[in-house]
Amino acid sequence: MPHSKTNSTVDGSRQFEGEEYDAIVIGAGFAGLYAVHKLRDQLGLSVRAFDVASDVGGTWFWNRYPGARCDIESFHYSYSFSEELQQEWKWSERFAGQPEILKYLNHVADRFDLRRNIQFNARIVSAVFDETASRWDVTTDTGVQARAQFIISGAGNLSVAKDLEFPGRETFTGEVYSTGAWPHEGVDFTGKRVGVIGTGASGIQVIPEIAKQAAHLTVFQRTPNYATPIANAPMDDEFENEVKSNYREYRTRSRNHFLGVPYNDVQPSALAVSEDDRRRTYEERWKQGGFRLFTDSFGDLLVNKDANDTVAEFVRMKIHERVSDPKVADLLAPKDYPYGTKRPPLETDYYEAYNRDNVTLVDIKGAPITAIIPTGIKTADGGAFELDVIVLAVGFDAMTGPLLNMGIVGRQGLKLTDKWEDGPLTYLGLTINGFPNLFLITGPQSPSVLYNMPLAIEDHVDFSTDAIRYMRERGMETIEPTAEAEQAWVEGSNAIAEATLLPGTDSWYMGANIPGKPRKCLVYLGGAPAYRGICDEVVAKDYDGFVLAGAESNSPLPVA
Ligand code: N01
Repeated sequence: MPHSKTNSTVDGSRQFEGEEYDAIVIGAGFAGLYAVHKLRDQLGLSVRAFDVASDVGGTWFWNRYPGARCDIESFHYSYSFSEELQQEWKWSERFAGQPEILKYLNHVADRFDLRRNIQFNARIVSAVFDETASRWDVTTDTGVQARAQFIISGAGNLSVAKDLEFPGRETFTGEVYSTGAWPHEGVDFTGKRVGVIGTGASGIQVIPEIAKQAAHLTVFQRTPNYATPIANAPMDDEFENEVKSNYREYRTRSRNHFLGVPYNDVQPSALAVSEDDRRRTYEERWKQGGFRLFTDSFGDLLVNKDANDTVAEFVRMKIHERVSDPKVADLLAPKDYPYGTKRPPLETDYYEAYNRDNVTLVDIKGAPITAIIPTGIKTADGGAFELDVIVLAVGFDAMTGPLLNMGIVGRQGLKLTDKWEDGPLTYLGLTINGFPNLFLITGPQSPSVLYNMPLAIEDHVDFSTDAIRYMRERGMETIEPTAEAEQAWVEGSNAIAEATLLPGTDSWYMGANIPGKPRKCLVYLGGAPAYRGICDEVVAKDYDGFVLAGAESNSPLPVA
């Protein structure tokens, strides 16, 4: 790998002692792996990636809990950049489980020989922009110092665990596990009294699996969820042949869809059809599984409360059909927020788990957990639950957490934590004024988590590497969005969110799962196709909204 380890002085700036690269990549998940490949193999740059994990995989390295599975069909939830890769890889199930996705990412790392550019077991603790040298100086907890012109962050959207709001975790005499950092050797629940805290997508995947093994499972639910069937199945040869013969067309259809999946049966409004037709549509989508109900039934579910009420009522009815005890069904059926305004989880036998004799649902909405105690969990109404194992499925400091935990400092000593004190400020969800040459893959205020992640990642890595190529060809040193472009993007993104039902619900999309976090919509809700159109236009206009500086410049573009 072409890098030097010298006491170099760049343009009279302070002495730098460390490794020098053209680009540093943060993370070795879907984003980091593709970024390394693009930068090194297509742009011919020197590149170093850092990941705190001991191997590749990102979210799929950490989330090894039983039941972990992707919820977009694997044919679509995978890289599209290499036709050979698409053709050679065989998925064994319609929706791959975590082990298979991790195997796939390992295959990608080997096939494209990416590991030699990745330093594992290394957490980035600071990234400081040296304005004189126009370089980023990165330090890891292992003492590595590295300098690069560009940083591409693939730090992930859901990679920093949420802190517990109640004390006592360290006093517990049993075992505690987090779904987001599951032990590699697995956990044996046989004969144990297990408590799961959290009924988001992770809790909903892990609960049925633990229920099969544990002596007793107690689920602590604060807010019920609108979970719908994933309808997973072994891969069908005919379906595989069909997709592989027409992969390009499937990918185009995915890229032209709001969520990045090749569905096209959505009807405009749930209120424009008869009750019978609406019911038939919901039944069909429910049976088809995946995100069909959410994204391929009616187009106004996220913007019209009356339309949303129809699907919410349908899901509540299904929950009641599947859960034997009406009181338990009632607790499991969400009533006070619209469907889809929290991320809708997909499930396999989730509701049936509550029909088992060894599973108890505890409603902690009114009587929250106050502490973990040596013997188990205590609730505000005086309840004390004796447990051998506690499983935390309480979620993440989503979207901004990974970036704010890395000691990022931009021009003039501006800390990202200060800049984002009242919520994220980005241009296109990709770049930040005051932080030149830093690209955020699936950053806040981009479609990110409301788009098929591998495709969202490819789009962002391509945008970033195209910008780098453009700069290199013109001898430019820095790219940075103007303050005006950033402000307009943030206002536009917030305005779109305000036109939907999302801001009214406490969800991680809104930062509302973390006490004290600014309540701002963290996702661009205009949809991936519209978003891509905007990015294409920015590029077509020679990086409209950016200032590029160096030997030549693209002035008369606006200057911050
Ligand atoms: O986290 P969450 P997650 N006391 O924040 C509860 C992706 N994902 O890890 O809703 C008691 O959704 C909290 O309650 P409430 C996916 O994008 C994908 O499950 O805040 N309970 C909630 O029930 C997903 O959206 C897959 O009232 C507390 C739960 O913990 C995202 O990751 C699989 C609590 C947290 O739910 C996050 O999902 C899994 C407290 N103090 C995850 N604090 C795929 O299928 C929190 N909770 C690809």
